Amino acid sequence: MSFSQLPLSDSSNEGPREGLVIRSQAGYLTVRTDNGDVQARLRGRLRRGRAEGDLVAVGDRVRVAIHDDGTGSIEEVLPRKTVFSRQLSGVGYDYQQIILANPDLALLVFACTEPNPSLRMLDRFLVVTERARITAVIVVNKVDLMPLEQVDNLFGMYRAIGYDVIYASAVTGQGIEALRECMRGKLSTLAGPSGVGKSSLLNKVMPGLNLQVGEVSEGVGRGKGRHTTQVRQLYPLEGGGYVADVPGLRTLALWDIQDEELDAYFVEIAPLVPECQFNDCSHSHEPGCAVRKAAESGRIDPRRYASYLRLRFGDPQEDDEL
Ligand SMILES: Nc1nc2c(ncn2[C@@H]2O[C@H](COP(=O)(O)OP(=O)(O)OP(=O)(O)O)[C@@H](O)[C@H]2O)c(=O)[nH]1
Ligand SMILES: [Mg+2]
Ligand SMILES: [Zn+2]
Repeated sequence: MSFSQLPLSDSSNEGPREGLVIRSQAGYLTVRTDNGDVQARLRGRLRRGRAEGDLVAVGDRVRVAIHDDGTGSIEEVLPRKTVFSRQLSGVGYDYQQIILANPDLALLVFACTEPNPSLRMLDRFLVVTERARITAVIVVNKVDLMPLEQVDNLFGMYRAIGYDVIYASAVTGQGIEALRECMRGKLSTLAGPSGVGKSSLLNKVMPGLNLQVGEVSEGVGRGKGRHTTQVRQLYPLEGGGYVADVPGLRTLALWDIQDEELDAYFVEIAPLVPECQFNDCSHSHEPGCAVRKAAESGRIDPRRYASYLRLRFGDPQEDDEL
């Protein structure tokens, strides 16, 4: 903001500043502005009523009014470009928890082993990112523990359908430069199950960061205290951009997805759908189904087809928990 735009009659020292929320802990937010960091709270009137989701989150651009003591009030959350979020249930109502606001990129981290990767979980993550129009990069960590051929057997299919896949090891340093490259200048987050090595990878990408490794970082039990105690934080990257380290996600519920809508989020299935004989084809039992035919011939990986059917016809809560 230039000086000429400052309101002259404002009672505080200066007018509201625009900034980026880089840290959030139990309602206390750190906003990074051109003139330094400000500790802020969300203004009372923005907090009124029962929230259906996080009102402000790390990654949000906000306008913050500065008080005489240097702290701030967030007056306005600017419209989000993208949102990486998940639905929390089990608190009596559904709540949209924002993992990161305005991400350019989501790095979906899975280990090739220890813990064994749940590809169904990865497919769910991909549905979420496709739906939210967030670019996803798949990071396969701990490749030091498995021969390349076996890693390819698990994850090669994602490359084949067009995703960027980075093979990495926080132990040998493989893939670290590639990670740095794709994060540079962007707002991104790592996301994935607990214990896959997200914090370890970030420590390698940003030497000196010293994130805790090997800690169980999400609250025990379902639905307990999940959106009160977590600290969420963005780390500034050398060469620009920010990255978030998110505690292991054990659940990633999909919500409100219409059956036919799912087609669009499986990138290799979507282009085949117009070839199905019936235009309301569910790709399960119908004659003349191009999708099923492709799965049978191997053109679509049968594991992805199974994931699709599970998401479309399975109990939505069934495999929430890893
Ligand atoms: N062999 C091997 N072990 C790794 C690698 N990366 C991480 N580990 C180990 O895996 C364990 C979990 O690593 P973390 O970095 O804490 O995993 P995380 O994904 O941050 O886990 P949460 O914070 O719980 O979500 C630790 O014991 C690490 O030392 C790797 O590339 N190879
Ligand atoms: Mg961690
Ligand atoms: Zn079909």
